[in-house]
Amino acid sequence: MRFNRTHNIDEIKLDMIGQKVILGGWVEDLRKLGKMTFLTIRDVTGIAQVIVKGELNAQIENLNRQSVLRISGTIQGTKAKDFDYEVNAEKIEVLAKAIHPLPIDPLGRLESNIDTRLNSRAIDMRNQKTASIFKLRHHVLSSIRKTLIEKKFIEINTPKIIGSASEGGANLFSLDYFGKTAYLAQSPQLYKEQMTIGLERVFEIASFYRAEKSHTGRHLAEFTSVDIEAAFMDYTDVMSILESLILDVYKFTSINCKEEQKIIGHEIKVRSSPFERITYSNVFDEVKAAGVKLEFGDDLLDSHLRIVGEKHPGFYFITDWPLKLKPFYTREKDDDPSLSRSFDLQYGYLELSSGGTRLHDSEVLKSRLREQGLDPAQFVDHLKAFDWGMPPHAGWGLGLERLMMTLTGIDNVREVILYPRDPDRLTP
Ligand code: AMO
Repeated sequence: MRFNRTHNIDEIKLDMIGQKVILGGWVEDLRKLGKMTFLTIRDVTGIAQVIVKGELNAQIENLNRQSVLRISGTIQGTKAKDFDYEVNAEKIEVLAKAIHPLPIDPLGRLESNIDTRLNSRAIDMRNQKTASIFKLRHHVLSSIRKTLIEKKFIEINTPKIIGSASEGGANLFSLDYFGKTAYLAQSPQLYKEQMTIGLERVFEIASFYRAEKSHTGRHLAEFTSVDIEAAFMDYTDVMSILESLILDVYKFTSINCKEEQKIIGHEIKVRSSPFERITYSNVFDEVKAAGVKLEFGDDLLDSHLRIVGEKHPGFYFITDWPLKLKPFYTREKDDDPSLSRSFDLQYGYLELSSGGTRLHDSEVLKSRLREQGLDPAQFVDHLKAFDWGMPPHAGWGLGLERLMMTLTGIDNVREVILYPRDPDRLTP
C-alpha cells in the first residue's frame, strides 16, 4: 500500500480544474444524499470537499469521522458556497478507522472541559482552535530564534539532570541517579553563565522543572524557558534585547499568523516601544498609595501586581529590585548596594521574565552565597569557572508559555503547552 499524496490541500488552485490529484487526510464530515456522498477531508493545511458516487460509496459505508483516507480524484468546479472546487473521487483507500464516539468532539461543536480535552490531547489537536495555538507557538519560537541569531547569540543545550541546585535549594525535583541523588534543572542559570567564557552570547530554549505546589493559571511544574546570557553586557543592555525580541514576535506573528488569529479569536496587535521602565521603588509607592500595608523590601505578591497591572496594562519593566529579593548571582547597584541591577518584565499583573547583571567575581559570589544561607561547597564546580576568566555578564529567562498567554489572550497556561504537568497532572 502506498501512503504518499500529490498535494497538500492548500496547494490546490482553481486553475487545476481537470487535473488528477491524490489527497490524504481525516474525514471531517460525511453527508449522504441519495447515491452521492459529500465528504469533507482535512489535512494540516486545509479542508476540501470530495464527491463520492456510485459503487465507491461502499468504501466509506459505516465510516466514522476522523478516519484517515487517501483519495485519488479529479479537481472540478463546485456549486458549494464554502468551497472553490471539489474533488470527484475515483479511488478511496481507508488507511485508519476512528472509533465512535470519540472522547471529545474535535470540531468543538460539543464543548468539553479542559481536563477532558487534555486527557485526549491528540484528538483535541484536530480542533482547529487548539491546532492554531500550537501553529502560533511554532512561529513564536521561529521568530525568537531569528532575533537572537541575528544578534549573534549561539544556541546551546545544557543538562536537565543535575547534581546540585541551580537557583538555590527550593522547588527541586529529585530522582535516583545510579544510587546518587540527582535533580531536575530549574533553569540553565549556572551553565549559561559559564558559557559566556567561551561563546560570549548564548541562548537556550528548553523545558525546566519547578516542584511548586501552585494551582494557578500561570504555573507549571514543567515549563519552557527562553534563556539568554551575554558577556560584556549590563542589565539595561539585555532589557533592550528582550524588548526587541518581544516586539519582533508580535510583529512577525501579527503578519504571518493571520489565519491562526482568526481561528483563536484574538488579534495580535503590534506593540510600540519603548516599554515603560518603573523602579521597584515607584511600584512600592503605587501599591502603598492603594492602601496596602507593605514594607520597602517586601516581595510583590500577586495581589500587589494586580494593582500595578491595572495602572500599566501592557508590557513594562520593574527594575532595581531590593538585592535580598533576587537570586544569589545578582549584582548590586554601585550607588546603593541594597538594590540590584535586575528587572522583571511584566504584562499587566503577569510576570513574563526576570533577569539582571550577574556577579562575576568569585570571592563576592562566595560571600553572597553565604549571606543567602547557601553553602559555597555545593557550588564548587561553578565557582571554579570564575577563576578562568569570567567576563562581566547579564541575562534573562523568559517563560514561553506566559508569552503565549499574552499572544492568545488565554488566561490558562495549560492551553498553550501540549501535555501540561502540574501538581494534579502527570499523565498523559
Ligand atoms: P525565574 O525563576 O523568574 O528566573 O523564571 C524566569 C521566567 O520563567 C517563567 N517561569 C514559569 N512559567 C511557568 N510555570 C512556572 N512554574 C514558572 N517558573 C518560572 C516565568 C519567569 O518570569 N535564572 C532566572 C532567569 C535569569 O535571571 O536569567 C530564573 O529562572 O515567566
